[in-house]
Formats: sequence, C-alpha cells, structure tokens
Amino acid sequence: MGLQQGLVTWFAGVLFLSTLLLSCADVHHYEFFVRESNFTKLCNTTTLLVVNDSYPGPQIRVHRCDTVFVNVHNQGNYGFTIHWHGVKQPRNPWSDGPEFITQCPIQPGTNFTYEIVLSDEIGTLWWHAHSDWTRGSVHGAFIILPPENETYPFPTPDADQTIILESWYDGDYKQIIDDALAAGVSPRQPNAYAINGHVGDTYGCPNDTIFRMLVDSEKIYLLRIINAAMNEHFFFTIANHTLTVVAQDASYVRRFTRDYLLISPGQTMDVLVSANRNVGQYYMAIRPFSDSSAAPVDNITTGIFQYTNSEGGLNASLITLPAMTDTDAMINFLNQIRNTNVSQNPGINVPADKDIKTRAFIAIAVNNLPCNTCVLGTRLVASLNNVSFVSPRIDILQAYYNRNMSGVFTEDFPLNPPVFYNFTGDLTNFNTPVAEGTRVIVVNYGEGVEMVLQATQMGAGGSHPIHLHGFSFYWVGTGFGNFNNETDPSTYNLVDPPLVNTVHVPGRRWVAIRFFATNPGVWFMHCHLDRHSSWGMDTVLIVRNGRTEETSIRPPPSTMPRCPGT
Ligand SMILES: [Cu+2]
Repeated sequence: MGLQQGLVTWFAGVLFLSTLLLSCADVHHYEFFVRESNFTKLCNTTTLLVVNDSYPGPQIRVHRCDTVFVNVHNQGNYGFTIHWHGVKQPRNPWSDGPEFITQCPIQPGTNFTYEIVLSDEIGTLWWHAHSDWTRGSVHGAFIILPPENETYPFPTPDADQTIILESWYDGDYKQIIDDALAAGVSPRQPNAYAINGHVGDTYGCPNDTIFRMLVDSEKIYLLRIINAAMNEHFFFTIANHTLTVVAQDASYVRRFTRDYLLISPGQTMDVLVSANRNVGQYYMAIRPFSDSSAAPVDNITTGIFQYTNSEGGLNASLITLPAMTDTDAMINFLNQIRNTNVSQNPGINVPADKDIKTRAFIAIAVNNLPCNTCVLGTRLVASLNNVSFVSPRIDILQAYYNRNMSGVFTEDFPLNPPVFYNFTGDLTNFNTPVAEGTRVIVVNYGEGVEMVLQATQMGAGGSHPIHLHGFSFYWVGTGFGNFNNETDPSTYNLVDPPLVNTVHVPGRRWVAIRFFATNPGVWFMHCHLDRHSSWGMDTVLIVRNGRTEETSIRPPPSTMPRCPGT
C-alpha cells in the first residue's frame, strides 16, 4: 500500500469512526434516589417505594446506541434491583438487573451504577425494579429517539407523549406478594388501574386526579404506551380517534390502524394519533383483557385527550372498548402485527430451519404443591415444562462466570414437557406432576434457537406475556390448540415476523419464536404476569461465549453488590 493510499484509508477510517462517535456514542448520566414517599389515591394515603419521589418514576430520554449510566441509590428499607426492559445489553449481563439472576440486590444505604449499552433499539422501552413486586411502584419510561441524522419511517409527529398503564395497590407491593406466597394463595386484586399515576374519574373518590393530554388541533402525536401493570393485559382506546401502531418493543412494525389496541404487561407500543376531530375533550380509556378463569376486575379507567381551549364535551358513551373477555378482539389485533423492512430497522434475519440447533417445546402451567403452613394445605406454584423455578440466593451469572460455586443452578431444563397431555383441553380433574428447581437452558454462541410456547389449561388457563432478557426475538407463528410439530411449522411467517422482547401467548394457543443466540450471557426468561413469575413461571437462558473477546461476556465491574451471606 502506497503512503498516499494508506493515508486515504486512515483518513476514511477516522471519518467513519468520528461519524459513529457523533451519532452513536453519546453518554448520559442519571441519578435515581429510591425511597419511600406518600401518595393519596382513592381517598387513601399509602407509602410506596419510588424513584426520585415520583410515581411513575423519571423518564430516561436518549438516542439510539447511546450509553446511559444510572446511579441507583437505595434509600429504602429493603434490597432491590432495576432492569432496563428490552435493552439487549450486548455482552454486559452484569447491568441487566433481575435479582439473583444477574446480580444480588442493592442493599439499603448503598448504591450501584448500571451501564446501559444501547444498540439497535429504537422507540419506547421502560425500566422497572426486578425484585419481588417492587416494580409496581418503581418503574418509568426509557425513550430512545432516532439518531440526529435519521428520520422516523412515518410522518414526523409534532410531539410525543408517554402513557404508562399501571395497577394501583394501596399497600406496599413487596408486602402484598410476600403475604400471598406465605399463605399459598393468589395475591389480592389491585384497588384500581392507573394511567401515568392517575386513577381517573371512575372510582368514586372526588379528590382523584385524571391524566390529561393537551393537544393542538390538526397536529400529530406519537403515543409511547407502556404496560407496567402487575398482572393485567389492557385494551386501550381514545374516543372518536384512530390509533396507528408504528412500533412495538422498540422495533418499527408495518403500520396498521385500529380504534383500540391490546397491550400486555412488559410490552411497549408506539402509536400515532391525529388530533383531527372536532375541538373538544375525549376520553382515553383502558380495560383489562382476560381469557383466564382467574379474571381481573373489569374496571374501565380513564384519561382525557383534550384539545387546547376546549372545556366541555366529555362523553363517556363515546368510549368503545371490547368486552374484557373478547378473545376475537384480542386475536384480531395480534394478527395485524408484522415487521417492516425499513432502513431504520435492523435487517430481518430469521433463523431458517437449518440454523436451528436448539429447539424447545415449553408447556406453561399453574399448579399446586402441598404446603403444611398454607391456608388450603396447598400452595399455588407455576411452571415451565413442569419445573417451577426457584430463585437462588447467589446470582446465577456470578456462579456461571466464576465457575467456583456449585449448587446454585443446574443446566438441565427439560426441552420438552415430561408428560404430553391434551394441554388445551378440559383439565378440571387432571393433574401433572411439578417439581421445583433452578434449572437453566444452555446454548452455544450464535446458534439458531426455536421455542414453542404452549399455553395450557392447567390452573386457570389464559394468556401469558413471555419476556426474554438480552434479546429481541422473532415471533414466527401462533395457532389454536395443541402445537402439532408435523403441520404447524409450515404456517410460520419467516418473511416479516415481528421482532419483540415480550410475546403474548394467548390462552388455549401456542406461539413459536426464533432468534440467533448472539448475545453471550445469563438471561432471565419469564412470564410478565408477576404473580406467575413469583410462583415459578421462569427459567434462564445461558448463551456461552463465542471464540473471540467481542463474542464473550465482559468482565464484571468491581462494584457489583455483594450477595447476602457471602
Ligand atoms: Cu403467565
């Protein structure tokens, strides 16, 4: 190579690097002070653990592929962790957050700084506590804007608005699940649902506040909707307006328009709405969806979509929402969601049949185990392939990475149910054995993985939002009834399947997902209905290191919280 050519190459390299640095490497710092504060709703004052004294907590707002440091100060009374839901954390499971999976809790009086490395995520994600039920009050939005030189693949909105859907309990969230687990029974229902921390005008307490979104006539708004509820899927609508879905789980989707949408716990959706109706006030409203016999309370909870300079006009009769048990409305909505081949998305790269090296068929169930100290002599547990996950007391990531501890987990999660039964039939008088364990799936770096998630009628049946940390995965198929491995794979969509981090597995149906295991680490996989996760509807995916440093887990920071008793 001549000197001149070498210089040109060098210069091009510098130019390329600096472009990357300019658009891709901004670093942000946030301070989260987590402590108890008082909140009054439903004419009742309750004390909750929250971040920076606010419910919901502060918003993180950055650009694609930036890096974010969040220093979390625990000024509360018990340990907890925070998870950055939907951030892939390439090679860096140390900052992923789930308690006893990738770290031990941040103890009261101490702090821990998370390093959140963004890659191709774009749009809306969120963060939440990942210990017991603390996420009920410790959560907030994580907004990822396009880089400076990139546009949206849809009409540029005039403004955006975060909409966080929540379950409101008047009582300490940790106490609620601790009491339920000790008694072996289902935790109580929330006292209300909330939109951005407001319970609205349907619960009968005159002091309650209602969330108002102020809009200007003829402008376009991007709603960033987050379902942060503990156990409720929600239908969402704005009276007299249509909703155009443009992204889900921080990945753009093919645009589609409906007058309602369905969003499950853990999911996020970016939605365009035009303020193109007569100037006035319109209700926005949520209502739970349920296809389980353990149904949530069927309350409609409201907010207001309010044109500037308008007062009257609120009309509850204009709210059109599907009935809580409308499974047709559920499936019709889910069937609309497709990936889109826009340049702003990562290219669609679905593992083909020949790429699949690990194939798992996972039956999802709620079961009982004997319990002498419990009210009914049994306690509720939940399982994947008849294994009810038990959280260890030392995090799995540390035990795996250091190779110096035994007895923390075993690498023998079953890739098929031990018993095949009519999963989606009438199982009233049927029981399948369940055993507790901390059993994980281990796969090699880069291999193709397929999982078929089979909802069963064990327990109350119904839908499960299944969330995988460390990845977005392709949701390639779904069908009614029991999965048939002869005929159903031919129905897979391998062309434009949605890329998501949380997939809604409807009751009496199966869902198939595929992904390449290109992120080495220890990644929690669990139902995002928190009662199910608390009962053991969880497992862990360990992705081994590849052959190079760039395909291997980074070393841990020296500041990882110590595990109790170590
Ligand atoms: Cu579940």
